[in-house]
Amino acid sequence: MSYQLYYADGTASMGVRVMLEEIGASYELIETTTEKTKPRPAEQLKINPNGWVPVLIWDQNSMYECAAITIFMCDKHSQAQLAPAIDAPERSLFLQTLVYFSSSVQTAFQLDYHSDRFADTPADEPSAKRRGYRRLSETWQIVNDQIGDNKWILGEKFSAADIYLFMLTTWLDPSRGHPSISNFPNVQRIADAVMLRPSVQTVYGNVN
Ligand SMILES: N[C@@H](CCC(=O)N[C@@H](CS)C(=O)NCC(=O)O)C(=O)O
Repeated sequence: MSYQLYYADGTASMGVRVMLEEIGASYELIETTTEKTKPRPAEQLKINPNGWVPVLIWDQNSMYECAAITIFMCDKHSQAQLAPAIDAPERSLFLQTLVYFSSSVQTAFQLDYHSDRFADTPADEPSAKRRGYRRLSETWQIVNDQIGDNKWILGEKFSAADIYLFMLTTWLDPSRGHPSISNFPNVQRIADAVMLRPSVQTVYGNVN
């Protein structure tokens, strides 16, 4: 099985690339952009009219949405053991966590990084950003409390949810007004452990 991934450094496509490394799948990166003023390749827009990455292609198929791609790949490559089996007790927490990351934590980031999508006029954008900073604190606190003393998000076993968590922590930027990761020590503990994985070193090693 070989994949193609529409990709840009610093984005959610990095998490999917880490998954591909963990699985040991062969893949090709198709460099694209997330800059507001730059056009996306027509082929990317055909699959994802939103113009976002990640976009994954394999055989004659394709899909977008990072959490959905994560679940899809875990199931397709179950031998990599990146997710609890469908009938394992941790499965519900795995799904809950990924969807919370995607729907709540990522949206908190977007309030800042894409405030124009949440404000009626440019004059309203600073208000959306300020709400985003607080929403980041609220959502990361909930994740931190959920982790508690667990070694990994789901407990004793590493999973793709830990990769997703790591990816999201790289977007925290206190210089923009975001909370520091040090406010969430359980999150930081897991992010530090994920960073040591060879897959993460390969993907994030040369990125500032
Ligand atoms: N809900 C989507 C969001 C993806 C997303 O926002 N990707 C960002 C990079 S992290 C992007 O492509 N931004 C460019 C844009 O919004 O135009 C997902 O989780 O895949």
